[in-house]
Amino acid sequence: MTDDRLDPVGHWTDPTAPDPLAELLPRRDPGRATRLLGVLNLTPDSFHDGGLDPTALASIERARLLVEEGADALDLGGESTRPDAKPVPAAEELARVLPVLHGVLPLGVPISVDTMKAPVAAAALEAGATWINDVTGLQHDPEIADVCAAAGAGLVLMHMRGTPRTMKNLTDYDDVVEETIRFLDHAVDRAVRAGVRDDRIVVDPGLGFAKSADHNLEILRRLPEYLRLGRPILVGASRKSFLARYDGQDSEDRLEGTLATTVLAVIGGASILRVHDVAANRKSVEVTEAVLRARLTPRVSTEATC
Ligand code: HH2
Repeated sequence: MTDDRLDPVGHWTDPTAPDPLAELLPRRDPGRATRLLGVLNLTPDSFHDGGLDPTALASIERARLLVEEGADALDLGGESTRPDAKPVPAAEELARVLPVLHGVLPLGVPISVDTMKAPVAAAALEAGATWINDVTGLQHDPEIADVCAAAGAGLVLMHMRGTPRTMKNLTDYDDVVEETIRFLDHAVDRAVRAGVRDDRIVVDPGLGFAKSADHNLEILRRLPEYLRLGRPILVGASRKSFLARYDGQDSEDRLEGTLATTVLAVIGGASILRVHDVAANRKSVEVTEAVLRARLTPRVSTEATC
């Protein structure tokens, strides 16, 4: 672990600093540092966007809109990981993901596939995906690391405990931030030892996965501590149920709460935000980054505005 990137703002606002995501996830908009990963769930049961028109054509159209709104990349998922979600066999997951994956490649943005199974990861990378998003951080199927290494692909390692069925009861931590950092450090080590390219590993504290609502708030408040891992940080807070205490009971009504987490995640040093609502999040990111840059830029506009 390194300590030299603990300044959560400076790590990306310094134009001379190397961009650790330059190859894995090139910026579509050079004026915006934080990347937006548009969620494209292809499931009947995802907590927010599950059960939409399941045809590949409809999903490809949703993907096109996300890219039009400013998504830097898309995250395709064929198995829900919400609490109590039923596991999906690999063949069914692939049948959901592959036709859409083929259809979204011409949109020209990098494609991530959200899977915890090595055979699904291998088929997705073979079909043109550029990275794998493993919410189990190599706990479910460690071969995912070998598959990514062989393909030269990127890998997102997220912290969770148990499975979607059991994780609700696995929320006992002495210090949730320290324990998730230790887990991620170990997962990164496993990935590197398997041969995943050092500059293609992203870490994610796993908001909503085996965490109480208060744990999620604590992680967001202490996000800069994850910079110790020396890896780009991905945050997925979009419309999650820990926001229900302050925002809507229904995920449909949690956009404002989500945008608050977006501002905090950018300030806290996140490099990638996994979001359902790309247009709204993009505006939030742009304003937050403008404020952070204004603090660092010696020459500011003196024109008065309200
Ligand atoms: N959250 C979800 C799924 N995948 N991947 C990462 N890296 N980080 C996250 O926070 C994360 C994730 C859950 O959200 P969603 O995909 O919208 O729901 P579901 O799992 O029900 O499909």
